[in-house]
Order: sequence, then structure tokens, then C-alpha cells
Amino acid sequence: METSLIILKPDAVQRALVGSILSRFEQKGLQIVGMKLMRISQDLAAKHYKDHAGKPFYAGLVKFMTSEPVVVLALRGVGAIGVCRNLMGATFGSKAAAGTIRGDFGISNSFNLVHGSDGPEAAARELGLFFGPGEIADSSRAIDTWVYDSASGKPE
Ligand code: IDP
Ligand code: MG
Repeated sequence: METSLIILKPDAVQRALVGSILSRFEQKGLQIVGMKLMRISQDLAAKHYKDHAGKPFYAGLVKFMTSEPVVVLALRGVGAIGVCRNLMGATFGSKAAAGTIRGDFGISNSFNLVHGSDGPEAAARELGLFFGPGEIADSSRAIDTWVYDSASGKPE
């Protein structure tokens, strides 16, 4: 089981696409184990996007991400980090494949609706930035007996 940090960016909230985008993740079988609406501070944006500091789009990215509230999610599932990236699609809305969140809901390259951790190390770091102790639920879901094949003793 993996947990990924997902952000429904300010454009997703302003365009009233929170429900539609969240449905994509839920319908796939991912479990919501953390969720909150929040305004990202300058400091938090800088920490979250530290690897992009100095890039031409960095200032605009921080301005965008701090401009209006976002919905922050912790999503759990088998291979959740890669599964989420596949559901999101390529970075640029104009290039993202049809059927993906970015491909279906947007066309902008910077206002691309959703952030998702890009690997286990990033996920651990980002979950720690956005969720405090006790804010991520450790509960099992009734439906998981049908979402996964658990005949071997572990979900597959
Ligand atoms: P990702 O969100 O698909 O992981 P990253 O390369 O990590 O893509 O970039 C972080 C965010 O910065 C993107 O989601 C997008 O909002 C923005 N961004 C990335 N590259 C560009 C660019 O070339 N122009 C404008 N915005 C960009
Ligand atoms: Mg990234």
C-alpha cells in the first residue's frame, strides 16, 4: 500500500471541479485517508516546490498556488503514487491524453488542476508538509473486499 499527496489546485476549486476530479480518484479504487480545504502560505509553497526554485515558471507557480484555497488529499491504494500520476496525465493540459484528468478538464499548461507526488520519497516529504500527526486516517473500507483480490492474504 502507498499513500500519495494530491492537491486540487486553485483552478480546480474556482472552476467547481473538485467533485468531478475527486470522483476520478475514488472510482479508480483509491481510498481518501486525508482531506482538507486550505490556503497555501508562501512558506509552504516554497517548501513544497523547492526543487523548482530558480526555474522560469517558479514565481508564477508560487503565485498561482497561493492565490486561492486548494483541496489537499492523501490517497491510499496499491501502487497509489503511480496510479495517481497516470490518472492525472501529462503535466501540460494541452498535451495530456484524453481520458486523464488534465487531458479532460483543462487546456492550460500552468493551470493544470492537480498536483500528485512523483515518487515514494516525494510522497513521504509532501504528506509531512501538508498533514499533521493524526490527520491521516488509519481505517479500512468495507468495499476493499471487492476493490482488491485478497485471496493471497494481501490486496492484489
Ligand atoms: P508535475 O505537476 O506534472 O509533476 P512539474 O514539472 O513538477 O510537473 O511542475 C510543477 C508544476 O509547475 C506543474 O504542474 C505546472 O503547474 C507548473 N509548470 C511546470 N512546467 C511549466 C512550464 O513550462 N510553464 C508553466 N508552468 C509550468
Ligand atoms: Mg512534480
